[in-house]
Amino acid sequence: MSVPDEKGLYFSIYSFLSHFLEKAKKLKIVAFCGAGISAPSGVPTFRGRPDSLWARYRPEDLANINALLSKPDLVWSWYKWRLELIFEKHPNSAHYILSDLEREKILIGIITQNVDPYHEWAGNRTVIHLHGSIVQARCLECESLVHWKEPPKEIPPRCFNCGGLLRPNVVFFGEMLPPRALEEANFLLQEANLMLVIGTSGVVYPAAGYVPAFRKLSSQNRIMEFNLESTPLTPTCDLSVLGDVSKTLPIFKQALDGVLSDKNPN
Ligand code: BJW
Ligand code: ZN
Repeated sequence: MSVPDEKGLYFSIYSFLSHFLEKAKKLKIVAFCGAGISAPSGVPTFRGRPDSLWARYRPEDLANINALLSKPDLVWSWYKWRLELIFEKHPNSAHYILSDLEREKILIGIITQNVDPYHEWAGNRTVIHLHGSIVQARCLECESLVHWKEPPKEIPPRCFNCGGLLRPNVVFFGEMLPPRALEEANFLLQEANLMLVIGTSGVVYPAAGYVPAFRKLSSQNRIMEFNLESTPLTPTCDLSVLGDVSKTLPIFKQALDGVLSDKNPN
């Protein structure tokens, strides 16, 4: 599949948004994000990562409570490696575009599957972490919470309070998503009329179900996907923008600014 050049991309997004805004009274965007938004920062994605030391492991084999209990050194080495990367790298232009949009009151919030803190570091305030946070850990015995300021030195890390084994404060496979996050995400879906699906393979449920759910909520709702490639969610989206999100989201923002200023010239 060919990726249009920047001008072509600008005009297809401009045309899509200008048609949408002819009918919609107000623009309320919700972003639904996955690991692809942090890939340009240098944080590897979960699937299709041949460059990674950890590529021979499936995420299902590591993000799993049985794996943590039976092989805590292996699982924590993976999380420690990821924490080192996350602390070393930074948010990229795609994160900053979302923070600009929230400051301008166009974006009402982000529903993210990501466990990194880059949206908050970029300045976003309404960020719903469906799969928890990698910069936190909690004790399997006493539930004490730890906030990492740097990666743990000892593997596996132990609770400062009772010495119990700590687990990353993330949602492993087979575990329920935090009920409060689900509630807040549902609220954003009800409020928004445009969803940006950014850098997710759309294969992990129940998160991926938010895209068809948003579609069903209103016939006025529109969905744009930003990804390097097509995904199982592409047929549910109204526009698929192919390319690196650190390049395509700035073009989206330029096109949106263009439409808004053409609509309301001074
Ligand atoms: C770029 C780019 C660039 C790259 N520019 N694009 C229904 C059907 C089938 C299975 C299930 C189902 N419902 C539930 C399940 C089971 C399971 C599941 O979904 N399995 C599937 C894999 C088959 N789900 C669960 O187990 C969930 N829990 C649950 O269902 O509980 C039920 C329950 C009920 C009652 C009692 C108890 C339980 C929990 C799922 C938790 C997922 N956890 C992980 C790990 C989190 C912790 C950690 O980080 O370590 O979450 S797995 C991993 O995948 C992580 C991610 O958030 C998640 C999604 O991945 P994501 O973000 O989409 O990344 P990738 O790598 O897959 O894709 C990256 C994309 O970016 C690609 O498309 C690239 O092309 C693109 N990209 N660079 C633009 N520069
Ligand atoms: Zn403890």
